[in-house]
Amino acid sequence: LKEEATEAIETVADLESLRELKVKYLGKKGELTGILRGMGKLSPEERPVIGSLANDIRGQLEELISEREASFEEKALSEKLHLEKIDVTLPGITHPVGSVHPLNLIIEQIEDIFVGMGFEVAEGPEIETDYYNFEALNFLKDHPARDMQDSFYFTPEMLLRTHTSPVQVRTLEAKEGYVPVRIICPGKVYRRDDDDATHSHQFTQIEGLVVDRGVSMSELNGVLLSFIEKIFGEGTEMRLRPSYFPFTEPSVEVDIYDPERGWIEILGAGMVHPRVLEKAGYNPERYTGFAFGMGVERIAMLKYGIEDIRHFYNNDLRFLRQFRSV
Ligand code: FA5
Repeated sequence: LKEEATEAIETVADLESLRELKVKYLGKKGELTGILRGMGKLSPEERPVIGSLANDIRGQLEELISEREASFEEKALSEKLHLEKIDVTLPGITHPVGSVHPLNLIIEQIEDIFVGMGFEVAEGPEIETDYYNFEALNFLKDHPARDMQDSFYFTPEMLLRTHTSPVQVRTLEAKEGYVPVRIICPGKVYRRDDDDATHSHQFTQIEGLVVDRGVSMSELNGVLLSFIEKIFGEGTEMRLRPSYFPFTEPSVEVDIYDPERGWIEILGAGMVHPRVLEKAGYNPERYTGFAFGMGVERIAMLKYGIEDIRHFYNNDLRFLRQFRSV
């Protein structure tokens, strides 16, 4: 029995079969246990001899089994370690780091400047009704002024907003006649313009609106000049040209002087038309206001010397990466 068990234990292939052998020889119903149990049948002289022999064998087998157990465990561990070994000299996996899009960068800067002058940031929907985009802004039905901003319509009543000016009306309605109103609103706008270096069918505007008692054109001039000097640097030249928008009277267009390109138009502005105030529930006898709407791409192009508006939308990484450290 001893030889048979020793042989089996020494040649066993894995830990699991070793444990089976342990049960077979040393378990409660095991062969050796059987011998020890059957000792009662032996004569008094035989009992101590057989007893001590069986116990010896038991001890030896136990020792052998635990040695083999240890060696299997060690082997398993070293295999595991080998498999899990990390080669620290292999090149790592690098995750590309993105950067803030230049348009968002400039929007953040413009917001900071106006928040510093006491403006709040407002928002409005990109899908607008004809009422907010045109009607409430004094573009009368069939008025040729509607052609100034060629539009993308869903239905005769719903369109992609052509400018951020509808937010003027939405803000005034929400304020229910209370003053002061001092907001800016950045957002996407859409027009059926042909794309070229300075025009895009989808671009970004930032609207501004101030309504209070005694708001004047000279305050508009001061706010705009202060903004332009902050964004383009002190001493930047600005000029106002008379213009026409149905929702402002008088209306102006604002150009700034770029040493390389000359005068460039960046925004439209004016005193809020009394009819717009009235429609939105403000008494034009009591309150006045000014508004402006700037083209964000044009401002970013001037500030960073970008020659083509399409760069903002092509998302060429070589272009976008240049703004990482700005
Ligand atoms: C307007 O959209 C008026 N809502 C602005 C306004 C607001 C006037 C409040 C008075 C009071 P205009 O169509 O001129 O105006 O556009 C404003 C600015 O958007 C332009 O000065 C220009 O910088 C920019 N812009 C206009 N069309 C495009 C275009 N296709 N691509 C890129 N920028 C454009």
